[in-house]
Amino acid sequence: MKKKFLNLGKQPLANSFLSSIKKNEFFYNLSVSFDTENFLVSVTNPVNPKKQYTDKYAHRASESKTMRNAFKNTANKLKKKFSPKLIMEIGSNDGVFIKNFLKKNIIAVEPCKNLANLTKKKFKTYPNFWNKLLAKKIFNKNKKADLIFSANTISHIPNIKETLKAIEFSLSDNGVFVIEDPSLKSVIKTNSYDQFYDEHVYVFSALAISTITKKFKLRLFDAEEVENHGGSIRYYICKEEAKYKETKKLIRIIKSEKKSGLDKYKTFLDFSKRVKKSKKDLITLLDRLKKNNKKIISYGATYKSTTVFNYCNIGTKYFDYVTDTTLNKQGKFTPGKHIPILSPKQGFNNSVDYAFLGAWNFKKEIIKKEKDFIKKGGKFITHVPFVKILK
Ligand code: JHZ
Repeated sequence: MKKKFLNLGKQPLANSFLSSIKKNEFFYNLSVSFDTENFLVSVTNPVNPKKQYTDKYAHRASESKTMRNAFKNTANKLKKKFSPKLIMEIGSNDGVFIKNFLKKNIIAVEPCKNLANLTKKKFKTYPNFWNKLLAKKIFNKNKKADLIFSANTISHIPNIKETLKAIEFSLSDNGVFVIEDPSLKSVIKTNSYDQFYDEHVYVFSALAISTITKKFKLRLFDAEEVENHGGSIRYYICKEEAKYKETKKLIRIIKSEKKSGLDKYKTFLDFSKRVKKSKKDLITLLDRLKKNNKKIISYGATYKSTTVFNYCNIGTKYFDYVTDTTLNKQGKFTPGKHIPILSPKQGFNNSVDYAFLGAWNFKKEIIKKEKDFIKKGGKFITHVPFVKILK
């Protein structure tokens, strides 16, 4: 049974950066539920993916050094561990992962046409949504895949049953399905409620993945906690009959998730109370800084920020603008609250007193990069794990 625990109010699509402020912007109600049967935490009423993954998709996975390195390391690790011959990536974005493999071994799936266009010259790229139909199109003739990789994508697909059926069809007998997505334990522990937005239909736990895969002739046999995106889990899934044994590490992770209460509705109700407090604390802090005539901006026009800005009702009253390195976000306005987005060159300068870390998941990288800002008295604000000015 699905039980609601969090209401984040009316939200626009996290990716709908606007070229000009228009009146008929699309909004939906963002609430989050816990399924007591399979432990899945999900957006209660997901948005139609066709609205989200268009030819104007903004996010470029290569935009941070942290992620470029992370994908390279993951690719090398998977090559070593499984020596896969045929590899498929679902949600290949701008090719940040697949570029680490030989062209002849790769199949890329990417429904956003602007992104698929970036990789199609070099790699076999299907500009389609992942589903059973596509799996049949690819693998009816082809050999089955030895490795199917997908980072920050499987959690984005509402129909998890079809997703898994299509995976089971596409894997070779000892093939491995490796997915990486934000970890529910980290979200709950760090109060990072902004990991919930239209695209993050699910925030997975090992407990949930282990339960749901079993229903589709698959099984979770290993998992590892990784730092990416503020705390993620990499899951290793295989066919029911494959040769892999369940690892001790996986057992440990599931045990610690149970200890954190990820199998209990009450945990999520408590989280929801902390989210309300986070909103109150952030507004109190911003009000105080504004009363003292401080200039505040936001650093990183993240999708996560869409949730924060719209839930906390933060617009240009508080933030003069947002800076972001992504070319196709610059010159636009943030979804719903319409804060202008500038390039760091235009906007990140000595006039800024405080910068809210919209990209808090890259805190280390950003603080290292912006040493001068801090030296000159500039300060960062974060809301993760609780609202504070960074010292
Ligand atoms: P970042 C996206 O979410 C969308 P977002 C998606 N749904 C998902 O799951 C995750 O990614 C993985 C900028 N930046 O990665 C670049 C700077 O300006 O946290 C990006 O626009 N300066 C697929 O948007 C944004 O911040 C910098 O120094 O929440 C970061 O976005 C750095 C490091 C980043 O993902």
